[in-house]
Amino acid sequence: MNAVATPALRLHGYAVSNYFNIAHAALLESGAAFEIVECRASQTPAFLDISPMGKIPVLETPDGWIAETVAILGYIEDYCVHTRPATAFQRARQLQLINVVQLYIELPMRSLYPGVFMGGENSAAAIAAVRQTLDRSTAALRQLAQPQPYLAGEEAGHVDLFAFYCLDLAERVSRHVYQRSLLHELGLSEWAQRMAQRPSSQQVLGAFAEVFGSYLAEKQAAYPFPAEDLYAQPASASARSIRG
Ligand SMILES: N[C@@H](CCC(=O)N[C@@H](CS)C(=O)NCC(=O)O)C(=O)O
Repeated sequence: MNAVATPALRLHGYAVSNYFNIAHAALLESGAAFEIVECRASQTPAFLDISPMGKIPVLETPDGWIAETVAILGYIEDYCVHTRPATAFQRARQLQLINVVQLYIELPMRSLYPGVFMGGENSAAAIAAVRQTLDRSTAALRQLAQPQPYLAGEEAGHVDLFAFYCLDLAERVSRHVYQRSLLHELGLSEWAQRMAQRPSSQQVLGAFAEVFGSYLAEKQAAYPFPAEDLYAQPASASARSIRG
């Protein structure tokens, strides 16, 4: 992964966000020059001007603003040298995997954030509905996600970063709500451990650990702090213990 001349890029958001962390990791992996501008998601008119849904991350480029992480990854792929899918078919298959993770795992698990990370409650109906979606989407992901040793093949790609940071929070929710390890069920424990060792991951996970505690405290969250280190021990052992 060699850097080429890149435009000045500024990534807006902050490290509690898994989507921000995906974009941050992709920029680190690309070797591009960039800056972080810390901010939270907002519905103010000024923020909606740059991020129409009021979400983070947002990438500031010399040409303007880009929100939505998949779009940001596409921009990074076009402007910075990074491992990219070699063929149209591989590219489509990786996008397929990213979509499955985003729509059928990340989003349903996100609907349980209120009772886990945000000091609210999750209804029994919501917990049951997400469990049903999860049963279906984990079966799909087991079929699609075959690390060799990365999801992108011999070298990690954006698909690995996307899945890694989405599954990090999904794993925390799943363990907390269902006492279920998604990484174990998906056969992705070793892959996740390998991903966690990457220099970009060490930096991004370090930044996450620095802000996650104060976020949980601010929200009076049910999720215990200090937060579980999902990658500290052989994941299969930790997954076994959680599955009893
Ligand atoms: N589909 C968006 C999702 C981004 C997202 O949900 N970001 C969260 C933080 S992790 C956010 O900004 N939430 C505030 C909100 O939804 O109002 C993307 O790919 O960037």
